[in-house]
Amino acid sequence: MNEKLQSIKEEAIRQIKESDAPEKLNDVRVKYLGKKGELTAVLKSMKDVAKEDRPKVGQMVNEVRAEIETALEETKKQMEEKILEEKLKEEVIDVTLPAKKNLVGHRHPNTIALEEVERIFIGMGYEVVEGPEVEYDLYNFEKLNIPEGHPAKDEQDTFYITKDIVLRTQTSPVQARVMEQGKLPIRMIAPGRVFRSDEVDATHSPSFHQIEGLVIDKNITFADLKGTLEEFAKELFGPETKTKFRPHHFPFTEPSAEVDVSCFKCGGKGCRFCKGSGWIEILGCGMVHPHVLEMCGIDPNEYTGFAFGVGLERIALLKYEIDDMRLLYENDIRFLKQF
Ligand code: 2NM
Repeated sequence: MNEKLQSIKEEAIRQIKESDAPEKLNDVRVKYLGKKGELTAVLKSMKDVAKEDRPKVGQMVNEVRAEIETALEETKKQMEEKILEEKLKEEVIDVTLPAKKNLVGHRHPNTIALEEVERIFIGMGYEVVEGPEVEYDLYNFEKLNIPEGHPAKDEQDTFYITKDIVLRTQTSPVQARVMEQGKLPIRMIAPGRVFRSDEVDATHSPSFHQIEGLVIDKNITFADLKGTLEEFAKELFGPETKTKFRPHHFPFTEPSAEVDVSCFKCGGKGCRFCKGSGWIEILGCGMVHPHVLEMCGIDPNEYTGFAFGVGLERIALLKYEIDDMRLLYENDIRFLKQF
């Protein structure tokens, strides 16, 4: 009996040593110590053992059981330690590695300039209105007093979708739409992308941005136009800025003018920036043509108004002293983050 128990023990311990996973250890436990296990079978066969030998055999079985259990426990503990160690080694974090840079975005100079212009006009009680980039000829030209045969309508200058639909060449069609709605008075600016069939160079692009303004009320005069734009120029370029109105022609305004501001670099003495003249051209404006008011459903005998248009890129180039418009469209982060 003793020999049998010793051989069970040796076999069990050998199998424990060969085990390479906790599940295998469990198999060994079941095989020897389980209900149908080999050691349990020995206990069950006690009835065949002589009565006086039973206590001694019982003790030997218990000792063998205890030894197998200890071997199982210890091996299990070693295995778990090894598994934990490997897991820790795999999941190690190198705290000396440089951290991942958090890249923060930046507003485009066009956006900065637009928000500045919007801030100024919102401060004077204007509304910001947007409209479609693809427009009917009717709103882009006809209602703005630009008739058939006018050079602005030439296919050389305008992108035509169909005979009657164009990519808007200005944002004034937004204003024609607002006038047509008939809610008066009107104080609005219309910022947005416009399109003209131009070759790309340092000062031209087939797609650029405009901000056009419109005021319609009773008794609006050229004096209101002058005061408004003088105030705008001072806010945008500094309180010392002087303004000069030169007569000009636009089909949708009469009279019309172009506006120059005194050079904010040299104060008007003349420098490289203003090409020696002391003045920089920034916008076009005028009193809304009575025929435009009529075509948009407003009685020109009761209401008058003024309008103006500025190029957003032109403002951004001047304000941030950028000498090539193409830089505004390349979106090189090294350029953008300077403003
Ligand atoms: C300019 C110059 C002068 C203008 C006219 C209108 C409208 F819709 F009232 F007729 N909107 N904008 C206007 C007038 C635009 O841009 C250089």
